[in-house]
Amino acid sequence: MARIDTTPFEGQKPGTSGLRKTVKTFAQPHYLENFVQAIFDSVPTLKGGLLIVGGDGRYYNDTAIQTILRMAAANGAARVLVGQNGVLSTPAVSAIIRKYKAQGGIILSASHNPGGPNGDFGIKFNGANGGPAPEGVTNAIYARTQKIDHYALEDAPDVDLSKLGASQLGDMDIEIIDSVSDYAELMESLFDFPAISKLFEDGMSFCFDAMHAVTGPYAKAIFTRLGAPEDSLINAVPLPDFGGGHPDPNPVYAKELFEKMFADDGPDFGAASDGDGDRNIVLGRKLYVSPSDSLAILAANAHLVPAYKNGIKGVARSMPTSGAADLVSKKLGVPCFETPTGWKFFGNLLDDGQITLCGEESAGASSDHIREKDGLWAILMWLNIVAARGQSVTEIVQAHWKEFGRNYYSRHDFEAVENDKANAVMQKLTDQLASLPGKKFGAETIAKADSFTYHDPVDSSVSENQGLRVIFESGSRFVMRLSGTGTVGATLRLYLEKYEAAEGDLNQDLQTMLSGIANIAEEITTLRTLTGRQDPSAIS
Ligand code: G16
Repeated sequence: MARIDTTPFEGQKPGTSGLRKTVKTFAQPHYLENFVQAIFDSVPTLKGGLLIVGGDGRYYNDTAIQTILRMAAANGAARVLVGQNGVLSTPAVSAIIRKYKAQGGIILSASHNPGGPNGDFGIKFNGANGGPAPEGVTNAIYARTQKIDHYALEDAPDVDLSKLGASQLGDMDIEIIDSVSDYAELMESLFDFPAISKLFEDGMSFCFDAMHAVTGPYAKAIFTRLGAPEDSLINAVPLPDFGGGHPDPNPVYAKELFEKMFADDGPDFGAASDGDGDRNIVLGRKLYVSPSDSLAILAANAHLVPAYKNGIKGVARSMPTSGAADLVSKKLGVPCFETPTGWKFFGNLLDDGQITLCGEESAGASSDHIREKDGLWAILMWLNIVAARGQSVTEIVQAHWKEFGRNYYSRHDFEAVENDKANAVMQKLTDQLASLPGKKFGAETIAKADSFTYHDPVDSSVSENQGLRVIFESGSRFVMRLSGTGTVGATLRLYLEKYEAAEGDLNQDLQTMLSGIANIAEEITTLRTLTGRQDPSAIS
């Protein structure tokens, strides 16, 4: 075993979901190693323990895994399970940690960010519950990166990641496992597969876009087994650079899918996932289901799915996610929790049995079956609900709005803004928070304006500065926060929401409905003047 001297790097603070940087940053000597050593130093149970390792197959995945394996051996891990060819989706890692009672997992992914030598890379640590490390652990990892002066590396040849089976690296046992089978088995235990198969037998048309990312092999195993035709799975071969694309399932990057779904003769059911398989989108013919609505609809219909037939205990959503799920939880008589952005904040509520379902506006939804968001799970939920209700996606969404009203909702992103300009916008809004309540803007009066602070009901931890919100007396609101997942400059996210009651106008143009709130947000923040950006770079 070698002890390698090193010095700290600036900026190894995990963001919303682990450490995300450009490949070039990660490829600097000692950069990855410092962070990995900080994980081993901060999580002592890994010594003598079982670790799961895998990633979304992006460029640098295999190089990083070889380093991590050598470091795991040198740091005394007893055993490591690695996905074949280094590939495991994020939800699969969570499922495997839980199934094999591992002490944790290291996931190599930058999620929906682009890949390739000029793209992004990322690393995150998930704990023994299968979920992203909570803030206490990520803060400890970061603190360690600031003091690190050496790391440990086993001197050993590369492990052949392509061959299933057991081997040794130093004293550590390694097993290369099938990337898909544990996850597919878990999915089969949750859903009514025969009912979903019947949809395909009866001719339901379907399109799943894997975006050349990790879900390709998972989708092939699960959907073709259910009877989906092979050609209904598009971009299903994973590529290290995602085919030059951006594996973010939204109208811009999943253009092929959106074009198919909005054609007159488009498929009945459309869906896509992201780089590491934790995000999902679902579409009906000529209809995109907003992720906030999707969470609400899954909650309202969960009892139709075998795994949730006894009902749900509660729901949680991130603060910027629309209030659609709140309306469902009220009707069901179960609690609804509002957490900061970041899946790690759901972990305690799930572990404590306070919620069954959770989700976010950023195309994430999941349940207590694992501790990550789960793209294919959400799509299977929808398929199971379509089968149980005998209605199409579009009919289900319309029926939901007719019952609960519609939370018109959209997110406007201003990406790669210079940091000082983005900070100036946040500061300008922060400075006005105290004086905004009571102010009138046309028909809207501000009821409340604050910086969101989360008090975790399970461990009483407090997370401050989790986004700025301005809420109107009408229930409409806008939220502004800085993304914690970008790698270039700052990304300002502006979230807009307007509620329309069930008897109101439920099929208006989304952006038109939200333009009044957007104009008020602009008047208050002067975002366009301060950043020089006239239009958002992405709208979802
Ligand atoms: C991650 C987190 C999510 C978060 C999303 C966007 O998702 O797990 O909780 O909503 O980033 O975060 P931000 O608004 O800070 O960019 P993923 O799919 O990128 O891992």
